Amino acid sequence: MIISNPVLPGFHPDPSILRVGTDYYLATSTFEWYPGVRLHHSLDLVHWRPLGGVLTDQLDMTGNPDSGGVWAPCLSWADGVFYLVYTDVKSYSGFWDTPNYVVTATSIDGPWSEPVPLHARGFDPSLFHDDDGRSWLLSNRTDWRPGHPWANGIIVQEFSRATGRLVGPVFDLYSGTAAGMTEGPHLYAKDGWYYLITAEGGTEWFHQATVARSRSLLGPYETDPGTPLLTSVHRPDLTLQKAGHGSLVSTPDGEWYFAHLAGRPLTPRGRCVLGRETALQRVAWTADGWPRIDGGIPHDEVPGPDLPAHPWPDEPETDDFSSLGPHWSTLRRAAHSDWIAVGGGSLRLVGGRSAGALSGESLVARRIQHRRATFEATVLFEPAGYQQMAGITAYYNSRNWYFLRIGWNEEAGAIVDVLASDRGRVTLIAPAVPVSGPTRLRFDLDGDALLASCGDVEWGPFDAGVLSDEHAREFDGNGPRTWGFTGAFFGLWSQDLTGGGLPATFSAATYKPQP
Ligand code: 6LW
Repeated sequence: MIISNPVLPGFHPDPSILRVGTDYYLATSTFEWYPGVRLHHSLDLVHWRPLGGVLTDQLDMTGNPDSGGVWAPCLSWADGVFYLVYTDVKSYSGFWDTPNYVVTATSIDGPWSEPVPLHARGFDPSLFHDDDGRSWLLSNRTDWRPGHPWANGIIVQEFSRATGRLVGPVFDLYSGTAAGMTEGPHLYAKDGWYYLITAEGGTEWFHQATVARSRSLLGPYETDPGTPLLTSVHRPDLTLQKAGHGSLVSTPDGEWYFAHLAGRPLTPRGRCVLGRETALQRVAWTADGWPRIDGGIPHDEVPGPDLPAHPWPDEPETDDFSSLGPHWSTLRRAAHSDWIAVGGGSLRLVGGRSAGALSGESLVARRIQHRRATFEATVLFEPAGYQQMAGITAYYNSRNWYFLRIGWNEEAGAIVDVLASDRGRVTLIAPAVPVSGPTRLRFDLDGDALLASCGDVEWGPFDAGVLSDEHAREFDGNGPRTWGFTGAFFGLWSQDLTGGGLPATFSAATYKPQP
């Protein structure tokens, strides 16, 4: 078999890979989107199916900034229990507020426990379960002080599985290499060594995966003389850019793989509309015990493991909304019947707040996973004023989106037009077409061009590059006012700024990759 990268296309960054028996799991970051921590499952490392996400009511992301929320998770397993550690990042611009939590379950499908607070010294928490029955929580440590690098090394503290609490002192574990910005730690034991994998260089074009090892868990750690394990930094020609932030897994027969994030810019070192995705690379070990990836670069195609192929059934392109399936995510609040309901072939959204509220939005969306794709849905919505609107959106974050919507104006009453936001600057795009009854709305995405249409009326093409990590990143005097860590979505959106909760009904939502 051949692994075709990315194995998880679209917004799936910071992969934590885990094998339990013959089951492989990937856990990826979800930021301001629910469910928190997205899970995928495979039996052969080639074919992956979405399991949806873990965190619903365990998270309160009311008011979380764009690209705040759940950063890199770590999924682990010990003595029949799954452990998931994660951060709910409340602020990252200047000061850092990075509370970490752990939830547990005896089945990957849950139920997952209530979150137990750990510490907030830094982000990228990772649990390591040693052969002596002790467990250890790693993370980076942040530094808010002006003039100091924001990353201040990797730290470790013992975690008691019996009490679910941190115990004992905090140790400095590893200060990283000259690449800097050392984060994303994961620890592994093999052949009498402790191997520490970290992400360095920042999650952009200089990103890399670094390996260090020690005979003692608490170090000192020696950096691999052949560092880095993986990077795209010297190869702007590669499809997979930003390669870094990864984790190791072995098959029962001792074949090793490295799951890592990568971005596929529309042009060399350009804009990544699909966000940071997950790819897999094959790992060999040198005679003196260092991991190696062929050429130290990310490959589009990788020899798969010697395992029987286990493909999964294809997902239907059109959703009948018999349930809210694993492709759908909701923004800054978990799906609850007070605002979202499915059944009878449709999805009903109670009109919520605007994008700028950073809370109470009624937006349910699915990741865009292909450079060329269409998205359409039938919308029934009867606004009585200009403060009510519903339709489909191509959405990156609260400041960057396109909204093909049923709105209202004094001249025609209910109309269809496009509302667009580019770094918070909102424009109304004509024509405004009178409308009534169930209305079919459609987006056509082709690389950096997004076309909106309703019947034979078209708007655009618009710049889809607005919906990218690179465009979403905004700076102020303190540093990054807004990061761009997520990815583009197609979604269903209903707003009622009167506070009256006017509902919109959506049906036949169809996402179709295009050749
Ligand atoms: C993540 C950090 C990183 O926590 O970006 O790529 C941060 N590396 O390790 C958000 O994805």
